[in-house]
Amino acid sequence: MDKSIDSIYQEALDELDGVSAPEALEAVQVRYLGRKGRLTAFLRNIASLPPEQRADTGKKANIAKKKLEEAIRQCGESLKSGKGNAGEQLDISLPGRPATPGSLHPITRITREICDIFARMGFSIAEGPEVELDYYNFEALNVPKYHPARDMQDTFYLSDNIVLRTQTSPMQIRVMEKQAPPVAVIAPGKVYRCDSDLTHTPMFHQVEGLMVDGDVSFADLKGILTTFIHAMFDAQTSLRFRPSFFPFTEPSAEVDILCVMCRGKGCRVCSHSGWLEILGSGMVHPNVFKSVGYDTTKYSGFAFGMGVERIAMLKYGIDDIRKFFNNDLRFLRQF
Ligand code: 2U9
Repeated sequence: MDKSIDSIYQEALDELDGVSAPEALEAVQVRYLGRKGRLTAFLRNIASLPPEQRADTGKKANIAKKKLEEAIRQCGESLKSGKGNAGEQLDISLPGRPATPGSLHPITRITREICDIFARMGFSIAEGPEVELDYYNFEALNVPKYHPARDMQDTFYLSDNIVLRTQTSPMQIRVMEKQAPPVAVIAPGKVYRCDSDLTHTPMFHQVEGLMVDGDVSFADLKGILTTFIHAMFDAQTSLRFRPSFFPFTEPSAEVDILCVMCRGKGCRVCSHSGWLEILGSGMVHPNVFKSVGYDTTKYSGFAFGMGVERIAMLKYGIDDIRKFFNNDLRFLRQF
């Protein structure tokens, strides 16, 4: 008897699978659940079973009836919504959905462009940790305790001696610790400073560079950086080296290019100076060489650093640094 309710129910489902029109659905309903239907007859017959079988068989039959009613109702819904009962109809003649390929973030593109230019001049690339020891981020770079650059407002301290790196320079220290001169290395990557406005974000990207050898001079610094700027912007770009100060370089210079917006006439972008600051640079301070064990009587070198977002803003004429990090696809798709 049990087996037979299972098979009646299964046969009803098999018939439902083949239904593709309301008339056929009604016929199935009548054949199983109608007054003289097979499932109805089964239920009626339960009364004639031995008493000990009635409860169990009746329960199973009622469950089968409920499930079949639900299957019939769903089949009816599918027919109404235009889908076949045997699952969704597939029209293989429809064109496929077009794939939307992603593209590189503008900061990634500019970082690669900068690194490629230096790679062509013989520099290798060094990447390393964003969580750094105070020693690599400051001490080894001639930034002693109580120097203003260490101010809590600028640096994210994770503990007394661990920081989020504020520059990628620690990487060059690590390279020099491992390798004797000559060194020509570029260090790209994320850096962190506690700062946020139109032109500053707490995380931004830098590319820094370092060249050390027997007689590297300020003229080499000027030559390499001029070549870089002419490759990055325009071969005609005018630039100037302006004296500056950094604890890790001496002498130091900042490099400006003629304002790309007003061509030197003076505008809001260049604060009416006609020039745009593009990077910092200088001859590596002897104290930095001492901390990595380089002989300062034998070796000299230059170093430089630039903010990638700043370069990207100048190159693409973008006024708000935060646009790089909002993930607005209308902005990002322009590049
Ligand atoms: C070593 C020694 C010296 C890297 C340098 C700058 C000057 C500089 C700024 C540019 C814009 C940081 O992102 S920014 O705010 N950087 O002006 N960076 S010299 O000097 C080094 C690096 C490594 C071992």
